[in-house]
Amino acid sequence: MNDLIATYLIKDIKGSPLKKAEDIALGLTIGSWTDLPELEQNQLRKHKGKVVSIEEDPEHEGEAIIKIAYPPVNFSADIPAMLTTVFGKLSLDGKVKLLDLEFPDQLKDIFPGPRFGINGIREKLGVYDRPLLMSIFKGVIGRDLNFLSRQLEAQALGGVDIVKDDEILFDNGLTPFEERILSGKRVLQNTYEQSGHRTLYAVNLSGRTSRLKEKARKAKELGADLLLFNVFAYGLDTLQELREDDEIGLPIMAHPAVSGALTSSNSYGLSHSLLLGKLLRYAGADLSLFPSPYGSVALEKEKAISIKQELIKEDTYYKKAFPVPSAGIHPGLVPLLINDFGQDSIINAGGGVHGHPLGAIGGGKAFRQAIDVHLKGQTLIEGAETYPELKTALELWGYVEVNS
Ligand code: 1AE
Repeated sequence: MNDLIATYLIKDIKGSPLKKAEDIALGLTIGSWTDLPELEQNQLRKHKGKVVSIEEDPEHEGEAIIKIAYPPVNFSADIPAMLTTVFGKLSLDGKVKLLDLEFPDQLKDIFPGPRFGINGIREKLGVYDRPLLMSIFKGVIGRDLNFLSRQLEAQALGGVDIVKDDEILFDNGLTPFEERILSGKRVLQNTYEQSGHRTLYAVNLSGRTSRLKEKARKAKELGADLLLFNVFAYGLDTLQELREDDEIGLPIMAHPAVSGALTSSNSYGLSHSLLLGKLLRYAGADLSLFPSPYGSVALEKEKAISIKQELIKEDTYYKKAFPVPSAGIHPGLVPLLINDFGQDSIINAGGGVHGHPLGAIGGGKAFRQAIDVHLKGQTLIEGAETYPELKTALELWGYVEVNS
C-alpha cells in the first residue's frame, strides 16, 4: 500500500458508519464519485480516498474506529499538507479523534528523524548504563545571570546529566539567550574540572519563527549543547526545519507545552502517541518530554507508555528518541519510572531537585543514588541506609518500591 492511512475514533455517528467513512474518504479528496461521468472517474481514480476498515464498538452505539487511505499524489510531502488533508476540516466536524497515521516508505523518506537520537546523546555524555538524569531551572524569571549560574552549578554538582531551561524563560534583558549559553559553558566547564562529571545545558530557543534558524545557528557557534524547543507553540514543520539545518546540527529537546490542547480530549484532537511520539520523532526531536503517569500533571499510564513505544520502537528509517516522562517527579518515583520507561529514558525533575532540604546538590545526588540503588537490585529503603540525601528525599516525598 502506497497510501497514507489515517485511523480515527469517531463518536456520535448519525446513521451508518460506512456512509460516514465514505463521506470522509471522498470529502477530503475528490468530493464526489458516483455522480461523476466515467471519463472523470477514470481521471480522478488515483486521487480518490478509500475506506480501509470500519470497526464498530458494540458497547457504544454510534462509535467506530475508521481507517481511511489517502493517495500521496494529493498532497505535497510535508507535515502541514498531510495534516490538513487527513485532519483539516475534519478536526472541526464533531467528535473525531485522529489516533494514528501510517506512512508508506516513500513518505517516510521525507522525514529526517532525530539527528542524534538516544545513542548520540549518550555519546555526548559518555553514559551508557543507566537512565539519564535531567533537571530544570526553577524560579528564574526576574533573576539575573548570577542567579542562573549558581542554580546551574548546584544542579551539575548534584550529578545531573542535562539541565534544561524552564520553558517559560524566554529571551530577556536580565538573562539574554547568548549570555545564557556563554555563562552556562563557563559554569559547566568549572564543575567538570571539579567533579569529573559532564553536564549539558539545553537553552530555550524562542522568539519569532523567522529568527529561529539564525538564533539556533548562533547558539551552535557559541558552543551550545542542546536546544529546548516549545514545538507546539510553533508547529511540527518548524521543528523539522531546525532539525534539517546542518549549520545548526544540535540535539533538539521537544517540550510538550500547548500540546494538551490537542491531545487531552478522548473525543477530539490527536492521540498522545501520534503527536508526542511518532510525529515528534519523525520530524526530528531527539528527546520528547511528556507528563508521567505519577506526578503533578499526570497522564494515564497507557497513554504515557504509548508515547514511549513510538519513540523507541525499532525503525530502519529513524534513530530512537529519548522518552522523558516528567512533572512532579521525585526520587521516590525512580524505581517506578525505570520499571515503566526502561533504562533508555530520562528522569527529569524541577521541584524534586530544587525542593530537596539540602538544595539542588542534595536533590541531584538523591536522584542519582535512587537510580544506582535500583539498578543494583536494592530497594530505596535499603539504599537510604547508605545515602543520607536519598533518606531525606524519601522522608519528604515518600516512595513507591517495585520488584526489579
Ligand atoms: C511535562 C513537562 C514538565 C516540565 O517542563 C516541568 O517544568 C516540570 O517541573 P517539575 O518537575 O514538576 O517541578
